[in-house]
Amino acid sequence: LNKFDWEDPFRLNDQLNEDERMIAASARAYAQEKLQPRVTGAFQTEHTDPEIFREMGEMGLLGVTVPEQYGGLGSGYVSYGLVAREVERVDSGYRSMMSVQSSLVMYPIYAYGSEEQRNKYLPKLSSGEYIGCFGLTEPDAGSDPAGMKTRAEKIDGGYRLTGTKMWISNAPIADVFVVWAKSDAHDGKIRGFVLDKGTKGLSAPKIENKMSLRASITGEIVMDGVEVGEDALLPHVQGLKGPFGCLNRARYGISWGVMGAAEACWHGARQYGLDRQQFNRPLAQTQLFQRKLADMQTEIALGLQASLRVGRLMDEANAAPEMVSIVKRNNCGKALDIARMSRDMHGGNGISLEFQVIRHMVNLETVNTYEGTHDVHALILGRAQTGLQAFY
Ligand code: TGC
Ligand code: FAD
Repeated sequence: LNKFDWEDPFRLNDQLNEDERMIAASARAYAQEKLQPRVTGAFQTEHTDPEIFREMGEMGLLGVTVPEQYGGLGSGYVSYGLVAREVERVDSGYRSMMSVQSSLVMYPIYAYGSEEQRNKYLPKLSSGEYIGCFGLTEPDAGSDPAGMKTRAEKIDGGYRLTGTKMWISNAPIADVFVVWAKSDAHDGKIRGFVLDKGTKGLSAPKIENKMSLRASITGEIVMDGVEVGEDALLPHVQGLKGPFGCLNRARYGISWGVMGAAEACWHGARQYGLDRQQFNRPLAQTQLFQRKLADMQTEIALGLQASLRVGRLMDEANAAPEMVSIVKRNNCGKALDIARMSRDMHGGNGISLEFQVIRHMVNLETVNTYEGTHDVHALILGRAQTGLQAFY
């Protein structure tokens, strides 16, 4: 019989093709060599180094699924998921920076943009020369984005945008802002606009004192009568399906990413249990400790298989958003449970940044909330199986 690999119980690695294995290996090498050494300091000081975007761009980690002619890697959604897993193994904030750029900025410009918009923005976003952000959430419209107040008013030759977006990843250092607004010229329908940094009336103040995702900068987007030309409108989509089309991809990537963070917490707990002696034996030699490790291993193995299945269906253009809700919701919830368990298994050391797990734990609180909270995804799945709308 073949040997059991405790780290890869269902041999996920054997289910990948050569290209996918190579992309995962180079993402892992970059994340471990370049991101891991600076993450504790970045988290402590709440510092986001814009240079990380250039490095990721050079490694081909931005716009993995965007065609090569626009500077992307032209690879599939399984590859994209594997990159998210490796980056989030280090920190959810670094994965956030990568996935906003790839799924929430490059994807809509590629899928809904004009040829001019694609050529103007995509190569520079994929190299990391430009940093992008995605503004959907507002102070009074989070889970219910249809309640947004931001308006685009028609003016001669273009639009005037007024409103405030809240909790926007990358915003204070962004060059490119993909924002969603209700447009008077289109019967009040939601439309996407691409704004450039420096446009009059546009600002992005930083949100200070986050206790989660501290290595990833977050801000508001304030649009105080921002005037743009017709060429700022994303021409090929209207309605909420515009932002949701992007979110399907980002949520799917998160389902892989959080499994990376969970693996880091699981491996940390295992090693700690092997190294630490209490009552004259390693902690890892106690039944309770082993049961917790078995639970972690099981949930991660199942979660990764589920994400791989959804990724394969996405690559065949055969996936449904509800499938993404299952893996986003379950993998985030399980990763958060695993991080909390690992924190406990580290005893007092578990609260120190040096042992990494409390950083993952507090990060995962955000990941469980953004891109549709755990409960919002439950309501999406409840609606899909009962036909009954329970949001309102
Ligand atoms: P509903 O009536 O369900 O749908 C309205 C229109 O949208 C279409 N649609 C979708 N299209 C594509 N993919 C999906 N997943 C879609 N879901 C809905 C739908 O077909 C319909 O189209 P049409 O043409 O018929 O008008 O809309 P609702 O208002 O009832 O929505 C309810 C709900 C709760 C499901 C939805 O609003 C929701 O998912 N809320 C969560 C909000 C959210 O996820 N926000 C994320 C903000 S971005 C972010 O967090 C980035 S963090 C990134 C990082 O740092 O990594
Ligand atoms: P609310 O919607 O007010 O929800 C509060 C609570 O009520 C939750 O538990 C929720 O599950 C529950 N709830 C809501 N509606 C219902 C209901 N109908 N039934 C039962 N329970 C319900 N947004 C962007 O657009 N771009 C970004 O880049 C971005 N980055 C983010 C980065 C960080 C660090 C954070 C924290 C958030 C980010 N967000 C971003 C915003 C994020 O998507 C929202 O926080 C999220 O969608 C939830 O919205 P809310 O915070 O307004 O909570």
